[in-house]
Amino acid sequence: MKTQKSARFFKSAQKLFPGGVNSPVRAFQSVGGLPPFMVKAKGAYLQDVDGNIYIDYVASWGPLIAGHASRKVVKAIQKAASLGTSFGTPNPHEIELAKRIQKYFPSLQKLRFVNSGTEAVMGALRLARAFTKRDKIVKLEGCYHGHADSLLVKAGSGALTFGVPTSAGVPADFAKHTLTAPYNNFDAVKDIFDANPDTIACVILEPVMGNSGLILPGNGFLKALRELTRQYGALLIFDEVMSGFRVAMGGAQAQYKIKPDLTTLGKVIGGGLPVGAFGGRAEIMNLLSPLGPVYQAGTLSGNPLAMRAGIETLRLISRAGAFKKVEKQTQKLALGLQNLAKKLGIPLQVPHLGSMLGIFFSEKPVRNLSEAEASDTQLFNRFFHGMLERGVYLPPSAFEAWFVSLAHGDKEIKRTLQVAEEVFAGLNFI
Ligand code: KE4
Repeated sequence: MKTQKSARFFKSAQKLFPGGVNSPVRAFQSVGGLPPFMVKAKGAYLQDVDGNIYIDYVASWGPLIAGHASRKVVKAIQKAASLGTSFGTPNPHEIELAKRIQKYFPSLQKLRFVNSGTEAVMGALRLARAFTKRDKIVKLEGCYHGHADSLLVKAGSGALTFGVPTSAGVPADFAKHTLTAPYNNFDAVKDIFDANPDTIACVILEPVMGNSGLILPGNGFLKALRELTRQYGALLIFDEVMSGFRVAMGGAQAQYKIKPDLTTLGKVIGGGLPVGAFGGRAEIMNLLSPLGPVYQAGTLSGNPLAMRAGIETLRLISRAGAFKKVEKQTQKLALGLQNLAKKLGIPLQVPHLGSMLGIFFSEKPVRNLSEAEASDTQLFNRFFHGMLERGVYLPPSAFEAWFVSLAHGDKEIKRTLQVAEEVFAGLNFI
């Protein structure tokens, strides 16, 4: 595989950007090697500056569920751009996207658009603290909620990838309000509440974890959290930035039939343009300025260009049978990987749900961060490069999830499994 041009671009990028990237996980530091510089994408495929073509399972970390450069999404963006990209005023497209979201997330009685998942989480946290008049928050280890200070405590994704779960630059005074417990460990969360009976504003979690690899909630875990938070007058916040329209059209809250007080969304709802949202019970959301005392704002929030991209993406994925199709392809890939590994005696877990899957080189299913960290990440790195060299682009970290799109047909799944078989065999596991 030719990589000279990417190498040259990476050299220049490193003079401009810390680590040569604009988001840490892209730097390949956890898997090693140099990141290919992509220049175009279509459907399930990416193409880099050296002309190499890859089947893509990153999908820009989730948003591209309709596939890259989907004709209808591109047309909607082109039309919106020709009419003005941003007005800084209310516009009809905000209403249409909000209604499309509410159709699948009825718990969002009211919502607000922002420009990233991080902003959505910041807004939800501030509301939870204002509504309950409490300062402490509980987060679960390995969950990643963006880079807001108070959440970079035992975070997942890039923060975890670097083995620096608690970021520098976060004052101890902030971190002290953030209490953490292992994911899937209800007793540990209950102990925190018993010890802090009336000072916790909320529990925030990824109801399905996608930032420590893919980790599913254990039976009854989410329901127990719902009951515990109600009992102590704390809010339950589902961070569905990644799981929304991905594990199910209505996210984990639909899949597991749990109604959180607040939800954060992002990624898919922008269809590849910068959109985040937070929403929930109207009595909480009405605390937001200009109605209430909680301030939050954004220059480009709800801009028509991003709204139109989100509207078209949701339109495509909500067509009859569309989500089911992505789900079926995801299952085919997951079961195919499981069978291949079994045939070759490789200990592999392949959790999957909706349009997402993950792999852990582990004998046993992974239920939390420490079990994810105990999986064989070196083997993952070898697998990652074996796949990359053969034209399959996986998330460059053992602590990320894979994303399937409407554009991943039988041809792509079959090719991916063929390549995986070659790579598994080359791991000389036996
Ligand atoms: P953004 O600020 O990156 O739009 O969203 C932050 C965020 C919040 N909540 C969840 C559950 C998330 O997964 C994310 C962002 N996800 C990572 C992928 N693991 C984004 C990729 C990156 O950081 O480059």
